[in-house]
Amino acid sequence: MSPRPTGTRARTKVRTRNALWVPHLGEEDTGKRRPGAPGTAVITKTKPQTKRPSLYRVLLLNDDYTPMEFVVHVLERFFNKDPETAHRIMMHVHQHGIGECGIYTYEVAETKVTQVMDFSRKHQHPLQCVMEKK
Ligand code: TYC
Repeated sequence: MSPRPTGTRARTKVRTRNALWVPHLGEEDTGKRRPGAPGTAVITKTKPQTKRPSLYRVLLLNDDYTPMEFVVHVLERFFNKDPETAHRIMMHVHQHGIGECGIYTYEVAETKVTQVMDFSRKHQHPLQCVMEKK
């Protein structure tokens, strides 16, 4: 067996919290047997250890040059906003300098940022899109 790289460990975790104490078959159950006593069997349930992924906000930054209609289009196209919501978010960014377009897992957020930056550059607008950990 090859040694595990340092800093890693097996992911299997046995939950002993809901262990059931079961008397051996054929033995009389007096109700007085204690966990760990001879003649006592343990059944453990295993539960997959799930972890919720970290979430990231995708933000648009205001500038003086990108047309409002372009920003609305970006919000509809890449963030699936309806026209009214897109216009509201655009105006929020225009008035406050920054605004949230959506919240995603890392790779989805990164893809949105890249899509918006590439699209803006292609149309020669200085629109900036960034992500931040929530
Ligand atoms: N401030 C821009 C204008 O007046 C509009 C704008 C809104 C630009 C939102 C960027 O993220 C932005 N044309």
